[in-house]
Amino acid sequence: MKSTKQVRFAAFLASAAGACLAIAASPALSESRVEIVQEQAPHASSASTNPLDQALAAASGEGRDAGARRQPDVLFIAIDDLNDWIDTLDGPATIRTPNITALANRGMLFTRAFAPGTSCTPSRTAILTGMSPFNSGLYSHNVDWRVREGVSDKPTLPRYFRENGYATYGSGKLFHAHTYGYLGVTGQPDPNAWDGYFPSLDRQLPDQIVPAAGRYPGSAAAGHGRGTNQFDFAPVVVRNGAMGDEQVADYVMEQLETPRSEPSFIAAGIFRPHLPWYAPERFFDMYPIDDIELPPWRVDDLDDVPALAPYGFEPGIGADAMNWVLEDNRTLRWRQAIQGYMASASYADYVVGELLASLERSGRADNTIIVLWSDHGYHLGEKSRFGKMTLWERTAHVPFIIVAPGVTTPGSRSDQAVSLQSIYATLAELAGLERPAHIDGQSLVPLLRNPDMEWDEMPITVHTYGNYAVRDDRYRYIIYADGSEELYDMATDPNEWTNLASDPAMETVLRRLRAAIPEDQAEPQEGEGDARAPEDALRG
Ligand SMILES: [Ca+2]
Ligand SMILES: [Ca+2]
Repeated sequence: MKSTKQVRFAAFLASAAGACLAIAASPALSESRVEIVQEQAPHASSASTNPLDQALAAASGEGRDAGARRQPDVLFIAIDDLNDWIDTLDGPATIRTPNITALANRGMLFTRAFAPGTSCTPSRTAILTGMSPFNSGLYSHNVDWRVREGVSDKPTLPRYFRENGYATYGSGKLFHAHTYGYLGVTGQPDPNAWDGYFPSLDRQLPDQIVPAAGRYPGSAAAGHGRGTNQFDFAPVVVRNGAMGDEQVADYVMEQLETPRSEPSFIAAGIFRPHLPWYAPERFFDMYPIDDIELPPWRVDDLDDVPALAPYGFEPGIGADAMNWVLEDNRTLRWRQAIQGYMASASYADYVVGELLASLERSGRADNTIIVLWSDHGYHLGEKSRFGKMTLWERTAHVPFIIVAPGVTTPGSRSDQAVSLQSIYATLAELAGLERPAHIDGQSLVPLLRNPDMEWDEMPITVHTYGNYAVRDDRYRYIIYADGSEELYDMATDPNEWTNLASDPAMETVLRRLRAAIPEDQAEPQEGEGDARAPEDALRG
């Protein structure tokens, strides 16, 4: 007999494939949207269950004049490569992120949120197009949603808001982009999604500040054959505001504080703590090198995982970087690298604080939905690697916060397993917009209202075609393209030391988790080829 979860997942897949429209917008939502479009006037009633109505009802006591009753604004904050070491979550170490914690205290913190993909491109593509990788066929780092048939013609999340009357402004890395190399600073923007963008509609990242001399600029690991200081970490002496992320924040703050008659969707893509770990000196000073603690690590940890797990992906950064870190036969380099990551993450948190202060100055915080997420996590030596592109917890588990005035309760948290794939559907519902037919993911609005409700989602994370992880509230299950498997009991083994996939006692658990793997998987994008080839991963 299929469990409720399996049945729901089957329906979800069928819908996503266009075979049925069972999860299209509810009649209640469609009706309320008609009201908004036709009336542009007060319509909220205290009995309504529509989140927009409730948000409006909860808006300032100024009552029903024009400023207070429009649709909620959205502040959308994407952070790059931020893992669960932050003090807001219960990770293995403590990166101080007071502004992210303060944001969590204003709404709902998801303590078990998981990314749809394990590197920037597939994860951001899934979140912003609304389509799961196994429905879009965009699985790996070497993909481009803008040329993918069946994806490029669908409205991305910001574009959908723009098409529905929102003023949309953005800056920084929202879709994939990089400070060097593959796709570069322009990345994969959607020029049709925005009324304005900094640096420009076809370039996502501003110039970045690089120290005159990094710490290890000549190392093999630093360049990965590119000579770009990719894997390097050092403080930067720089005036306030000069770093790329602060340039991004300046533009976003200007937009936040510009009065508008229409509702706004304003997005900031913060690049740190993405490599290279260059951040202003004061953030390095927060973490004295002698105080840096190493994460839990066992030299024999990978003895019980499939061959594809440790070396199949991203060999140029993950394992090679770890080998280079360990070359000094002591832990100094390792601690220096961690210090660089922690400093970069606290710097990103500082930028978040700037944005939130600006929102307060705008006077519209009471009617602004805030969502903050990271595109995936990051290994800092766990599983003998630096980097992402694995299907383990450290890569898949991410910070995720939603503040929705009138919907979320300040200081609430959910320990239910959820996916960032839900962001598109959730924001659409919170804004009173109809759910687009093409998107996957469950709207989290019921959970935002009631943190204690049962939530039977099983988030799926992909890394290249045919490799999947499934998470429930307790277990992490991984299956690779060759059929090899891993299973971890996260309640008793949070470091994923012991692979239980061959334990006969786990057969019931395995059957349940295997059933969540999608049977129909879209073919990978043409040109992606064998996404497991090392040369493909190296292009990340
Ligand atoms: Ca990333
Ligand atoms: Ca192990």
